[in-house]
Amino acid sequence: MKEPVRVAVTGAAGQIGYALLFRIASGDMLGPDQPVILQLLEITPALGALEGVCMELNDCAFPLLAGIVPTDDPNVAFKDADYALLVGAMPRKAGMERKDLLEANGGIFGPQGKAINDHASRDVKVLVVGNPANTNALIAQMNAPDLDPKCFTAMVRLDHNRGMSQLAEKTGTHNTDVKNMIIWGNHSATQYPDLHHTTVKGQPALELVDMDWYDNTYIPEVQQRGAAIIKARGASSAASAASAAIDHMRSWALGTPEGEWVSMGIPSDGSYDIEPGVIYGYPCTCKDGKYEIVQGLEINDFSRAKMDATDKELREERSAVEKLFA
Ligand code: NAX
Repeated sequence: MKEPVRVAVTGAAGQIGYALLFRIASGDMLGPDQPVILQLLEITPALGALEGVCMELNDCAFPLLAGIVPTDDPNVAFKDADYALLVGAMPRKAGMERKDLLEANGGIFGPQGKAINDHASRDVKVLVVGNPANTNALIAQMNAPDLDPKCFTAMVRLDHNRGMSQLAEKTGTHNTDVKNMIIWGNHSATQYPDLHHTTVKGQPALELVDMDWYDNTYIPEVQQRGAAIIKARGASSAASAASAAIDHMRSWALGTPEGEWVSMGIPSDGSYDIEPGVIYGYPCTCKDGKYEIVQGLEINDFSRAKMDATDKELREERSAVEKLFA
């Protein structure tokens, strides 16, 4: 059995937290031979609820759970963390403008970025789930000047998984038959679910569906799936979001299969003409705990326009929070 690793989770008493912690502790994220110590951050009023979650974690008697540290102090939660899943965020309240939401979250992700900078492992893997995920990840990264910016990522994997599942349904196949879709850009309604490089049972996806369905049904349905879940369930996606977070971290830590990629929100580096300065969804392969952008994919005019639109939104979000950068 390996030495335990430290996994920090924020918003641990929330609904995604409740769907996430038990799967991390059971080995779904890092494998059946990797013990974990959970370092759980909540705001002070939620510590009672968090205690209940910890009691349940203990009651599972998970063989891989090597310890639990519940706290309301980010400096404790991120101490020596090897992995950090930033789930807790400020929800949008009635009457709140997008700019107010961005700023309110800056008040959370700035200090958390600094605490990660000061206390976490030097090659910590950070995944931001709390919305607006890409820009929250950027704020955290900009407040962690001592860490490689590549330590900071945002979750677009739920959108990626939704896209695979909806394409499988349309083509009468299983989601495991669908390979290499891409979510470009922001985890928001401007995201671009790209099927130009996707295959279904080895066949190009766009030979199996018509462009009208792709452009006018598929893309908006993937973009709006979060709102559809809220309408049906009366609450936002939780178990599927937790599952996508597990997938994101597992791919990053344990690698992607040869010839396959996943979508990750990562610092833009000029690839595909997305200038540095935002956290942008890219197709990535992972190996030995590192990710790399898949290069050389052909981008047509249809894709270019959608990739630029989501980039534009991210840069607007960035300009609303720039003053929060360290
Ligand atoms: P909940 O409101 O159930 O839980 C959030 C938890 O975070 C609460 O327990 C709260 O006390 C805690 N919290 C708030 N501020 C905190 C802070 N400063 N430090 C530590 N904990 C803090 O929300 P939940 O449904 O779990 O969703 C969490 C976040 O995920 C939301 O921002 C949501 O918008 C976002 N989502 C992101 C998705 C993605 O694909 N990137 C999809 C699902 C989800 O909508």
